[in-house]
Formats: sequence, C-alpha cells, structure tokens
Amino acid sequence: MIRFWRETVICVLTTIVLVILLNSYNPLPIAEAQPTTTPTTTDKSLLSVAYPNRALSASPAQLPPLPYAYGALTKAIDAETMKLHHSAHHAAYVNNLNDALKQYPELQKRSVESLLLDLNSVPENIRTKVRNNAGGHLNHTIFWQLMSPQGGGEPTGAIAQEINKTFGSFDAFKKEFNAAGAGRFGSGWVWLVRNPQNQLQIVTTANQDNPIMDGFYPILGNDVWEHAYYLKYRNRRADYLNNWWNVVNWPQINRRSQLSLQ
Ligand code: MN3
Repeated sequence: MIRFWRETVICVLTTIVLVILLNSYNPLPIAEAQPTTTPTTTDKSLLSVAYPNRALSASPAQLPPLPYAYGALTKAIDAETMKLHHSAHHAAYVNNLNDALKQYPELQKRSVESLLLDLNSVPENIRTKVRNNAGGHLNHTIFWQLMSPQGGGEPTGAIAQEINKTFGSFDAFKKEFNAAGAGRFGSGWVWLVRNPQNQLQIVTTANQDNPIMDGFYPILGNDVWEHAYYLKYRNRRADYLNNWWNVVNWPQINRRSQLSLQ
C-alpha cells in the first residue's frame, strides 16, 4: 500500500514537472528572410560605362556615328587617321563581335559591359574573340565621346579640383598620364579611372581590355595603339599623347566622373 502511494506521488510529480517544462518551451523564432534590397550599381550586370544612361548593346553591335567630322580634331589627330580608326578599325571590332556571337542568341541579349565583366560565362571557343572585340567596341565608343572640336585647355568643374587634389596639379597629372601611356608596351590604353575606394587613379590596359575588367570605372582614356597615331606621328607616341590634350572634352569627363560616383 505504501509502495502504491509512493509510486502515485512520483507519477503525479513527474507529470506536473513535464507539463511545466512543455509549457515553458518556447521554440526559437525562425529567422525571417531579409527584405529584398533595391538593386544598385553594385549589381555588376547592370553596369553601364558606354553611355550615361544605357549600356552597349550586342544585339547586334552597331558602329556609333562619330559625334563630329573626321577632320574636326586636327588640333591632335588628322582626318585620315580618324577615318581609318572609326570606319575600319572600330567597324572591324563591331563586325567581329557580331560574328563571334552569331551562334549564341542568349549572349547577344547581354550588354557588351556584362560580357566583359563575366568572360567565364562565355564559351571558351569564342572567349578570346569576345574579349578583344567587345573590348574594342566598348573602348572606342567611349573614346570618341571623350574628344570634341571645342575641347582642350584646362580641366573645368569638379574634376579639375579632384585632379589637383589627387595629383597636385593638372600638369603633374598630365605628366603621369602621358608617362603611363608611353610606358604601355605594345598595344593598349591609358586611363584615368575611379577605383573601388572612390579615388582617381591612372592605369593602363593591354590590347582592348577595359578597366571595368579590373573593377575600375573608366572616366577618361587614350588609345595608344599605333593605328591611333602612326600616320601623323610615326613612332613618336609621346608627341601624340602630349597633343591629345588639345581635344579632350572636359564637360564629358565631368559627366563621367559624376557617374563613376553613383
Ligand atoms: Mn583604336
């Protein structure tokens, strides 16, 4: 009888403890999914550096018209060089890019910038051709806009102040930029870019690579391939680099610098 009561008490007490424990059990709330953030320019597939408001189309790629006559930039570049550079060299990059992409309609839907930013997603058999010709198309599309018959002179606007702050003076900047361009071995480009730390920086790229491939935003750039200067300047690349400042379109450089900060 004592044993029966003892077992009953134990049983009741155990039940009470269990009920208390079960009631106090408070499962951890499941972490709620983070609200979707608005896409920003850090989404690299949306990056546009060809134009202020749109990326460069590859469906199909098209040769943009020059924003001035072939003979409009003779303060730095002769008409024959401009004509060959635009209607033969740039046109060839456009045609070769379209040829490379002709079997790949899904790649044609992407912008030229996004192809260059993710070359690993381009099939290996056309990767080098896409790199060279998408790069050539993008670089030249930017290049024509950086020059103007009304160009040259001292920089204006915010970029003038930032150049002074970063390089000491416009002359010091030009000297550093020209030296980098002269020192680029073989074919390539010299650029003023905005780096990921939001600072101005001078870089060079080989062949037709664009600074976006290294995480930089191209603000200003000069073509140092021989086809850009050889008819007039022969082997004097340094003279071409010096004269080129006579046609630089500072309002456009200011716009690009502004865009590079967004
Ligand atoms: Mn060129």
